[in-house]
Amino acid sequence: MRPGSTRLGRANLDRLAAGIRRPAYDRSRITPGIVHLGLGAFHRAHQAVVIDDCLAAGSSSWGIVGASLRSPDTRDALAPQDHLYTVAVRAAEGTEHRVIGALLDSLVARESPAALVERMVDPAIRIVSLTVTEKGYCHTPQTGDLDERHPDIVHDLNNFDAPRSAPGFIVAALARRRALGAPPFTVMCCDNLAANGHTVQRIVTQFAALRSRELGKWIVDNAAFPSTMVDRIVPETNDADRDAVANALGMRDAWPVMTEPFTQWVVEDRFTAGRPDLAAAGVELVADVKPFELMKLRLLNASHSALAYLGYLSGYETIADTMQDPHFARLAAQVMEEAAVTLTMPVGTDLAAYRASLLKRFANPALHHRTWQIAMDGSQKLPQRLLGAMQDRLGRDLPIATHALAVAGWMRYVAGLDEQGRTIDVRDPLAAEFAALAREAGPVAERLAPALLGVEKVFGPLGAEPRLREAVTTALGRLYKDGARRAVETHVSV
Ligand code: CS2
Repeated sequence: MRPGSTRLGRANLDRLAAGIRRPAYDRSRITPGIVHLGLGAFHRAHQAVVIDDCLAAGSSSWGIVGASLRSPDTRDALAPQDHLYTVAVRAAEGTEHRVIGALLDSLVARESPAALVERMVDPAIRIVSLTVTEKGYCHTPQTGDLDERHPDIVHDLNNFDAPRSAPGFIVAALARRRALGAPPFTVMCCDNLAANGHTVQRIVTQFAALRSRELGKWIVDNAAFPSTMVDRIVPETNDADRDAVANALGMRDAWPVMTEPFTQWVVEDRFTAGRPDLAAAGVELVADVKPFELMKLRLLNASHSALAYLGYLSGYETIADTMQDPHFARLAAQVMEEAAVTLTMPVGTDLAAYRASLLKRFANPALHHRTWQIAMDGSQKLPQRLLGAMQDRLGRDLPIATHALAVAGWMRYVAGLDEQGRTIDVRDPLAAEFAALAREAGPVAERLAPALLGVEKVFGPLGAEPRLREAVTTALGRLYKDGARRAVETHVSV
């Protein structure tokens, strides 16, 4: 079917190409129960799909109101199509398309912070979930504490009812609910932070306490912050993806999301104000998410970051391209081997099978997941992905050479010039600090490694550990001397 100029929307659902899955419920009867902060592709391809299943199964008061904190782009793309959008599930064998109806409305916080707070105060909203990325919590990644000097936090403390940051919105809305005598909502973090519920609880209560001790205590006593482990690979959508989806649908969708067949969501079953029937939609409800979260961060995300930095430096555009090189596939496996011994999993967890499935997922040739995208925000990612496992291994006197090579790859990357001398577009809240340190040190491992290891916010006391300094400096020296491709090849063949 030719897409022509028809646009996805409520009125056109019955004109979708045959075989395209669409909401299996009457959307007009769905009411909102969740406000989601961070309306990016990941949320739309992961939690919103599960909620779509819950709505179809009868949990009709759990629709989603999504909010972007800054950019109007998602709202501008989705509002004209009644917030319907497509999830394209891509595998080597082909693509499946599904139109999701769980998102009922969207807001842009920057445009109207009061309107977002108002939505969050509505007692019908019983869950506030978040995917604002690691840096969206305005905390110090190494310690997990609120960064009181973060410009958004400084702003929010002076503009309590018109906040900018995720912690600011949560605390403003909870304060209003408390004043109204309404129960708090459950705060459900879906970002890749270690102990994410616990960490967000700490950040939120630290922020609240700066405003009022009683408010901080009320939040601790009354609000639930279940931890979650979320997993699905969701690369950024590009124009070729948009065209491919239009061809499949027979109409245009301004912002479809691309993903893989695999999806996993493990949630601690602690909700103060109820929840949809998540288990019926395939969510694993457990008492303690921590082992699953560490497993995912230290196996999947750690090897992903290693492939991203070293793959980018080697000239590979995507993770699938990187994985085509057998030395890099071996590198990913070696990162996982080093990390696996630091994990303590519940009986019955098959870590070997999990690791094998990760290698297959990374190699999925139908996903165009750019190494550059994963390389972003390393300062916020390194502690929970790589440094925690390094610390545990050092504590047991085990070698850390593969993790050290990954950290060295990050250093070589944030120094800002690739192996051909071209500028790297480094995106990171600390990018300017890294660039200044790199300028001062020059491309010399013995100078650059200690300079970057001294960045407290990322490395904390671990940066002074002599065995870590030595391993990282040696690996960085190799990257400068031989280039990333050769360094990886040598590393995995020994
Ligand atoms: C990736 C993750 O961008 C990144 O840093 O490692 O987004 C990864 O794709 C997801 O965590 C997979 O669940």
